[in-house]
Amino acid sequence: MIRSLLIVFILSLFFATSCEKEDNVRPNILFIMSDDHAYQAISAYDERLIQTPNIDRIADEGMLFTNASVTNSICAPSRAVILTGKHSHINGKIDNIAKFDDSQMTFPQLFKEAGYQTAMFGKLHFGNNPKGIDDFQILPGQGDYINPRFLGKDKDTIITGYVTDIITDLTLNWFKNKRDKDKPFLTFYLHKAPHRAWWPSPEKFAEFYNKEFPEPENLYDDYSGRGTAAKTAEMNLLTHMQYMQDSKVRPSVFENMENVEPKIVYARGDGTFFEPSSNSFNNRYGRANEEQKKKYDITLDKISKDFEANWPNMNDKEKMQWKFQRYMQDYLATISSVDDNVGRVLDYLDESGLDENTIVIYTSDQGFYLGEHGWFDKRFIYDESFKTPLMIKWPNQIKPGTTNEEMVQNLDFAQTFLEAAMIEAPEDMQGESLVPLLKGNHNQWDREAVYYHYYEYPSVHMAKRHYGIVNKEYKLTHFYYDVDEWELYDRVNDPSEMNNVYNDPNYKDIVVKLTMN
Ligand code: SGN
Ligand code: CA
Repeated sequence: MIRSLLIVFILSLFFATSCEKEDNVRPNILFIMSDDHAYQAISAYDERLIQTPNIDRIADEGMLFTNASVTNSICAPSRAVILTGKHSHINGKIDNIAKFDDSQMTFPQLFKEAGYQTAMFGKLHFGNNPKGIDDFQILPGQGDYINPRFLGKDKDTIITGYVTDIITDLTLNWFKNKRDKDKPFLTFYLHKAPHRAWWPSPEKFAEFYNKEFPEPENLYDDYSGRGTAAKTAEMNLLTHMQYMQDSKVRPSVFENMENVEPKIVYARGDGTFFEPSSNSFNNRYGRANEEQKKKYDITLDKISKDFEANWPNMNDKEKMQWKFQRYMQDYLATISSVDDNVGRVLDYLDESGLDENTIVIYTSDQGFYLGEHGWFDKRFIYDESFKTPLMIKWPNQIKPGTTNEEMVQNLDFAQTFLEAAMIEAPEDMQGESLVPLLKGNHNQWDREAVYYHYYEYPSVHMAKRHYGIVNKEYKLTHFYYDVDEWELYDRVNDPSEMNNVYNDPNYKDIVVKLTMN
C-alpha cells in the first residue's frame, strides 16, 4: 500500500513538473502587421526605395517568404481571414463595409482558452472589443496619425504624439509592466502606417522631402494590354491622386488657382458618392497642436511654394512625376518610422531574453502599388497588391537567413500559430499550417495554387469584382458583376502583367486546365 502510494506521489510530481515545463516550452507569438506595406518598400525584398534594417532583422534571423499572398486584397477582410482562418465568403467579411460576425471562432480565443495571455495594440479596423483578447488599445476604424484616439478595454483615450511611436509605446509598456511572466503570450502589434493619406512624423516628413526615388518602368501604363477593370479603376496617380489630401498642398493655395484637382467623385461602398474636399487635409493637419503644427509647417510651406511656382508650367508627364515623388516621400517616411519602432521592440525582446522563445512575424494586411501600372492603392489580383510581405523568425526552429518560394497565404496564419503553440485547430479552418515549411520539411507541403476573390465594388477606387486562381506560372481571373471578362497572365514571361493572354491560342490548354481546377 505504502509502496503504491509512493509511486502515485512520484508520478504526480513528475507530471506536475513536466506540465510546468511545458508552459515554458510553448512559444510566445508576436504578430507584427502594418497597413498597406508594399514588399517593394522593405529592403529584404527590394533595395531600390528604402532601407529597413530592423524589419530585415526578422528575415535575417528567420525565413523570408517571396510568394506570400492574401485571399482578398483589402484591409478589414484580410484581418477577418487572418483571425478566422477562413476565406471571405465563409467568414462573411467580404468587404470593408460588411459587418464582422463576432460570434464565430477566432484563433486568439483558442489561445486564451489554452492558457495564453493575449494583447492587441494598434489598428484592427473593425469592432471595438476583439474576442479572446485580455488587454487591448485599438484605433477606432482607420484611426488617426496625429494625436490618435484609442479604444481600451475600460476607457477611451486620446494620446498626444505620432501614431507609430504611440502604438509601440503601448506595446512596450505592456511587455514591461503588464505581462504575466508565468504565461506565454500572443501579442498583436498592428501599425496604421503606411495607410493613405501617408502622414509622416514631422521629423521624417522633413527628412524625406526632397529625396528622389526611381520610378517603376510601367508608371505611364496605358492599360492597353488589359481589360475594362484596369482601365476604369480610379487609382491612377495622375488622374485620381489628390494634390491637397495626398500631396499635401495647402488648401489656401487653391483659392487663387482654378481647375487644379482632377475632377473626381468617389463612390462609397453603400452606393452613395462624395467629392474629396479640403476637409480631408484640414481634418488630418488640424489634429496637430500648435507645437506640432510649427514643425509640420516647415515642410508644408516648401511643398506649397514648389507647387504654386511650378504646377502651371507642367505637362502631364511632369505632373505624374511630381505626384510620384511626393507620394514616395511621404509613404516611405511613414515606413521609416515603422522600421525604427520595430527595432525598439526587437531590441526589447533581445535585452529581456524573450527573443529565445518568441516567434516574430512581420506582414501587412496586403500589398500596395507604388506607381506600378501608374497606380496607388490595392484591391486587384495583380501582383503588387495580391502579394504581401511575410517574414517569420523562430529561434532554434527556423534556419536563419532562409528564403521560401511556396504559395503561402494569410489564410494559413491561424493554423500555423495554433500548431506552433500545440493547440488543436478547428476542422473547418481552410488554410495549411506553415510549420513544416518553417522547419524545413518541404516534402510535407503540396499546395499548387491559391484562390482569390475581391468583392468591394462599386466603391472607392472602383476596382471591379473578380476572383481567380494563381499558381507559380499563371494567373487566371474573371471580372464579373457589371462585366464578364477573363484575363490570363504568364507570370514567368510577363512578371509585370502587362499582357492578357487569355485569348492567345498558345495558351488555350492552360486556360482549359486552370478552369477545370
Ligand atoms: C480610405 C482611403 C482609400 C482606401 C480605403 C480602404 N481613402 O477610403 O484610399 O482604399 O480607405 O483602405 S482616404 O481618402 O480616406 O485616405 S483600407 O486599408 O482600410 O482597406
Ligand atoms: Ca490595408
